[in-house]
Amino acid sequence: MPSTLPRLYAHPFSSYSQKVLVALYENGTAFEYRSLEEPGANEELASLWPMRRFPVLIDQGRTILEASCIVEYLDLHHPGPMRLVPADPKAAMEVRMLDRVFDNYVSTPQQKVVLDKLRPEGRQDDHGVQKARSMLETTYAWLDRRMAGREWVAGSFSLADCAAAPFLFYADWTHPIDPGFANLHAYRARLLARPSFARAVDEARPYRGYFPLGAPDRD
Ligand SMILES: N[C@@H](CCC(=O)N[C@@H](CS)C(=O)NCC(=O)O)C(=O)O
Repeated sequence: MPSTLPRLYAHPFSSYSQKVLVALYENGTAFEYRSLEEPGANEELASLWPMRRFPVLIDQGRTILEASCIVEYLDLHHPGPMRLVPADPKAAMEVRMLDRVFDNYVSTPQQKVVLDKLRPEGRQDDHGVQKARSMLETTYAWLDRRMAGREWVAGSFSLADCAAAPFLFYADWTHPIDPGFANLHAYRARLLARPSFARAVDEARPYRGYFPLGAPDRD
């Protein structure tokens, strides 16, 4: 009998994969984990999504792309005790806005710095990397103010925190968050203590050697 569980193409060390894994673990959702470490998985991914970006979710004959949309899809089609996009449309809008902030102004510049390291010798983009680091600084300052007096970034734990967890984790490795941003550091620590994200971080430990800038000896 073929599996009827939703199948996730993902890699344990990938931040966008972790965003979806946190959502799955929050709700204890049963799924088939097609790790891109497994033979044939990359070829399957390429046939499902020519962009070859991951994660990708397959469910009931549907192909769901983009981590945020996968989390929204799971909330609708495989709901669990934790609603990650609030039912109230006004609260949902706030969650989506913060989710966009983490994708566009934390993950995108973080990836820019890391991917520059993988460019061929002599083809580095120093100006672009400088701009990415400056964007991270601006976002850190904004988020530090945003997190004053808050536990989670947009009300109760949500899609936006699923994004924040891996993106702040790797952003701090890439461009360390100034110790003066105490609210932001405390938020990153709260995310690391959350069992869903702690599990994702543990599953990714064996792959730390993949980090192009060299993984620090800490979480
Ligand atoms: N916009 C996509 C971004 C996904 C993404 O960049 N995933 C990375 C792994 S964290 C990836 O696919 N990297 C491989 C590549 O760029 O070829 C999403 O939200 O899911």
